Amino acid sequence: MGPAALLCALCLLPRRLAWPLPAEAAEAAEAAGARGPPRTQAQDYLKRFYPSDSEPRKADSFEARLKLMQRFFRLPVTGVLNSRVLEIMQKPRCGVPDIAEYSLFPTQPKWISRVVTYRVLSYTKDLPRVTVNQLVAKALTMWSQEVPLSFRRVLVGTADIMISFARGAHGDSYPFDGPGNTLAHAFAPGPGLGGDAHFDEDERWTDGSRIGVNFLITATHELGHSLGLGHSSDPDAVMYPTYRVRDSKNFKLSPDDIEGIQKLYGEKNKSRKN
Ligand SMILES: [Ca+2]
Ligand SMILES: [Zn+2]
Ligand SMILES: [Zn+2]
Repeated sequence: MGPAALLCALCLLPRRLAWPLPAEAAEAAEAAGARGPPRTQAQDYLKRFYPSDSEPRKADSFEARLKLMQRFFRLPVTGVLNSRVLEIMQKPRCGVPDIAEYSLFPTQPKWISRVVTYRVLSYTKDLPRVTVNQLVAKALTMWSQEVPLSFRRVLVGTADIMISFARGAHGDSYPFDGPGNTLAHAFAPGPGLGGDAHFDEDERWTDGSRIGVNFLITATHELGHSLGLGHSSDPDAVMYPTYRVRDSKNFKLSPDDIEGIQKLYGEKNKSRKN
């Protein structure tokens, strides 16, 4: 795959992170009821989600990246590891950086055709096929209601957005990792892998009626990436980087998501009237 392909992954960080901490942060984390990461784990988090194209000096990179994170999450920008920061670091989240690497969104990729095709290539054992089809359609409709795009399901051949469930290594450079951690990933619009969304079959997928990872919520987020959206720092947005359980019956796009998708594709009504 090309270096410009954008990979997005929903990561469910393990609930029990037995990360030792610097004394002060450990105390703060303990007070917050969290088991925090050591500075090195926090460093990994920041490197992963706040990458920079030019490597800053080692001495100040941690603080600089932490400040970027604090700014993204609308926290006081102190550059100091504290319980609120650690709490966010332990939340389940998407694996795509909150600040895209310079190589990720070089041209703001989007679909040019007004009709985008999709195909569900493989299914999960956790849900009936008809449910998966319904939820994928529901997720796509949430987006297509807001922009002049429509989606057409195809049953054979290559579609723009190929959706599949797979476990472990599955043909791209991003093998899945068993239950937890990475839940899914998706690629920004483009040829080949572009637009494709992969879901880790080692997760326990649910339609909301049972315990597990909510497929509708995850699919809506990943398909947002498939359409070209990055992350939002608005906590109400579907494109917010941390995953949380929501009421899937009343689940909908936030004004921020709608603003984002319309920035790429324009408003639906305007183009309809034209
Ligand atoms: Ca996984
Ligand atoms: Zn994401
Ligand atoms: Zn994949």
